Amino acid sequence: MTINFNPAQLQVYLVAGTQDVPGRSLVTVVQQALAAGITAFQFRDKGASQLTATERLALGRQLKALCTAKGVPFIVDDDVDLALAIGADGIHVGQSDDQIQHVLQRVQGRLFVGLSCSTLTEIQQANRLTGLAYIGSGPIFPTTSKADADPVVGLKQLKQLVQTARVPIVAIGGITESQLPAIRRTGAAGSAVISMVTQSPNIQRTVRAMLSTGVTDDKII
Ligand code: TZP
Ligand code: MG
Repeated sequence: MTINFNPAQLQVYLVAGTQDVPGRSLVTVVQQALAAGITAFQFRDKGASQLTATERLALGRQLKALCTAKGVPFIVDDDVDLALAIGADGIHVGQSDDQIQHVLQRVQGRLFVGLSCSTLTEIQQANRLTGLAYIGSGPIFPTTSKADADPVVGLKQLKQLVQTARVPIVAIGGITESQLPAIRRTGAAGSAVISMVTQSPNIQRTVRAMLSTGVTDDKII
């Protein structure tokens, strides 16, 4: 059964594929992250270590089952067919991926939809869409995890994007633990990270830091 989208699920949003954990098991990393309390997971299998379609489907189904057991939404990056085949909860698309209107129409009532927007113009265009669940904005800081990343957005611009968007924004790109309070102060609903969790020497501690940043900061604001 599809998990309904709730903006609180953007708080600790792990993005990962096999390319992000070379020589390690993605299943194990996701299991550890789920046990530690991530609030959303996006399966983004790209780049040199890309699996075959059959392997990706099998791995995706396994990861989806782990997420569902924890009540955590399972989101697929950029591949509507894969998302529907897995029975995912959501789909995330970029500006250059399948036309967003087409995706929204195709998955209506079956998957929630997230869209990448890194400029005010893109946010204004997104504001005209019906049925968009959330926006991902970044890279906020320089990142080595995405080869074709847009120019760096920065915290000031992120705050403007958050203030302009009609739907919640999750920040992504180059986010480290020390930047979490500043991200939170922009009004972003959460942080989406690859390396902070996949490269963490202690996934449980890292995820707990992400979870507690929100709580502490809500009190300060
Ligand atoms: N989209 C924009 S930046 C990025 C993606 C997928 C990579 C984020 O990875 P990291 O390691 O958290 O910088
Ligand atoms: Mg994409």
